[in-house]
Amino acid sequence: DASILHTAPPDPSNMADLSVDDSKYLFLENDFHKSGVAQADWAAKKMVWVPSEREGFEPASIKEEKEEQVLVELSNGQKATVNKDDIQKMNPPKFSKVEDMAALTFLNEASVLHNLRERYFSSLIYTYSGLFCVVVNPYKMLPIYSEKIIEMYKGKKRHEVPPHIYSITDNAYRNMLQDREDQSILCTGESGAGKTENTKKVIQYLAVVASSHKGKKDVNPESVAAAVAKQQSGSLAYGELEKQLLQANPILEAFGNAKTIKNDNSSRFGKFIKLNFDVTGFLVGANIDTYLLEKSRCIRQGNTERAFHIFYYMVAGAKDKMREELLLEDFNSYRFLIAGHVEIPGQQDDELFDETLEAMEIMGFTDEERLGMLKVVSTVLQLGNIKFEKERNSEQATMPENTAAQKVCHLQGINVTDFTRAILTPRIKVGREVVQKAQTKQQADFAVEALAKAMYERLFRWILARVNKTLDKSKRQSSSFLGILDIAGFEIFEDNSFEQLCINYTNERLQQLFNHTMFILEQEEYKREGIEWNFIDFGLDLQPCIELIERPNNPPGILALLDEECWFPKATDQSFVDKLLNTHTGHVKFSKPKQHKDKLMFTVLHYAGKVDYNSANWLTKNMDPLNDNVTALLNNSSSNFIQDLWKDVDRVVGLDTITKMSESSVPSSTKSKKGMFRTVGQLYKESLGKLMTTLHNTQPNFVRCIIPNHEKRAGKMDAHLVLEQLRCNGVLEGIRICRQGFPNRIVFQEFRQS
Ligand code: AD9
Ligand code: MG
Repeated sequence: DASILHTAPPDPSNMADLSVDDSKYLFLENDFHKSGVAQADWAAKKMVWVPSEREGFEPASIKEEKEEQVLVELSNGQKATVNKDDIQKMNPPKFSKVEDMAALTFLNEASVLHNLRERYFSSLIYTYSGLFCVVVNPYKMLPIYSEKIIEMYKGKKRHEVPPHIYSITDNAYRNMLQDREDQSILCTGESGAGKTENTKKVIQYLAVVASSHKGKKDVNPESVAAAVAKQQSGSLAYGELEKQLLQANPILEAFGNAKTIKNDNSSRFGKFIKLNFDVTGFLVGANIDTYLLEKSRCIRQGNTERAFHIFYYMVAGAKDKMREELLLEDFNSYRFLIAGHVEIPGQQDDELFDETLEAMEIMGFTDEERLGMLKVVSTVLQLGNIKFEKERNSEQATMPENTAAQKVCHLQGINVTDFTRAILTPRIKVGREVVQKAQTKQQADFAVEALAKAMYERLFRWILARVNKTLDKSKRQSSSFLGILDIAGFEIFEDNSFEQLCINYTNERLQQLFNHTMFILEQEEYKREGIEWNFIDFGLDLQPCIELIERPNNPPGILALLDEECWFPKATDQSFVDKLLNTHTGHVKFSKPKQHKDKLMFTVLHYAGKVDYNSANWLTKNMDPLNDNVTALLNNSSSNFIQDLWKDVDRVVGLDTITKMSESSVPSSTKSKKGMFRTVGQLYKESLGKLMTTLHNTQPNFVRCIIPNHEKRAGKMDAHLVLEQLRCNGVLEGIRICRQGFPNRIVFQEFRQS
């Protein structure tokens, strides 16, 4: 198979008139003789990789081999004794900057790291590793995304062109058309690794290649920025659907992205974008699903972080009449925006406000809808300004001053007296009676924060549904789809909570799909070649951990046990952990952390590493309770927009009271038909299950995004950081599996010669 073997650079004549300057960002120069150690040298010196504190691995030459120890000379002339097991073989220099690492003679951590690093420093950010593509975030604009480059990749096989997300996309697209098989492109990686940027490139590529609009494309070939700007302004000759598809992203990003420590434009939700095509390959519609919006960001942000972009766009950009209608104030008067107007270098929030409004217009949002959405955003901010105090002679909460509450109610079209009563003295069901119960300050604060989060989440869901309505052109016959997944990679933080469990659970399932796919494809290859081989499905390796999390019963897994506890009147986070320990002690993927004194901790052994979870507040997070007195008011709002947002909640209060949580609460998630509450965990498990079923029925294409350093700097690669990611995203795991089979592929001719 030539594609696996291709170590020489593809033919640059493929890119007809690309300037020499640009080509160096895609093609590797013929500098084998210069880079690394030359062939003869390599053989004579017995070059190997030895572990290095700073570089991950450094080159060394073997001087003397004893039994378990090896004496080596480092490049600075120093000698060192290294354990035999710690040494990794170095590939011959002809493999320098190889485009597909599966071709390496020695497939090991050191060589993978070395290859990625060498390519990265030559601005070659995409590299294949057999089945999948690895991309290292360059943290600078490279001229590799222009229309010209798109043209160059159109219809080219993988080995005919340098590694690129366009090649992955084009091949997936062609396979879809040829085999009539749905395709998926899965971008994973840690925050800031480039998932969203690559996802956008996939869409950009397909919007050009699969456009049903046959107009002349007036592109300025000179600069990427100009092309991107043109795309954004919609001046490219895209069809209407393509234009709308390109606008969907800025809208979702405005409402779902935020500045975090790691990424100025961090997606705070996962998404799966499905592009539908007809038999001839024209784009005929699209649909977006989202996962786990981090709604708590509305009310609280870390140091130097921001709430969702739209808050800043709106407060900075809304003018005149709109500003009045939205009852907007200055940044510093909003308590929920803890640090006021945190600015992002090089970003004009007020201009982005206009662009967001324009994107909504292209999307077909009406003026009423746009104003309705912004009123919700303004309400969320205003909710933070409602202050409660403790009554002097009791525990009861009071609201001494109701300006903020009045604004909230004005924006939401509800009565302020009703609202205040609903918060301070909600009607709740006690036994068979409905009574009014005074709330403490803490309960009132909790209710308002939960309301702000739920409001925002519902708005986000509404926007998504609205965007999907525009992108759904179901009148047009679709034959197959290409789905793109942009979802957070495996997370191990200092403090890991329910959110991390959900995301790590997702990654277990994705990794299982990855291993399984690899296994199936390897098997096919061996079969073709008539190799006898006992196959092991490494996807099964992940099953125990997945079951530990998702198993419904016999014994119930973590999510099921958490649900169970949510229904017990006396349950606490502690009783949940105790149950967990009782049920799963002895499970191979579960343990109690030894180093932690904290009794709320438990450990899960994920494929990517051990994670200590802190179960504080899990019961509340899973129930996500909400004051049903207030939701009933909103459902009855004088504004149609607000009514629509809350249409699925009951108008009658006190029916669904869960006495255990906060006495006047219902979970903010939707109810099932039977009237049972669905927990956050349950709902998530279900939507992940659906996603996995969809993905299983596609041909998956994996894109592993790598962050090179945590300083957002171009041209710097932290070796240990990269190795850690290669471990977590399964690149190294892939190699391990590969080695169980036949890692090296050489065409017969070459084998005879060597
Ligand atoms: V998060 O989990 O949503 O926080 P992502 O999505 O993985 O994360 P993102 O795509 O947003 O990361 O990339 C972070 C930043 O890196 C971008 O804002 C760009 O400034 C930069 N980046 C990433 N990929 C590229 C690229 N191919 N070319 C240039 C890039 N810059
Ligand atoms: Mg992202």
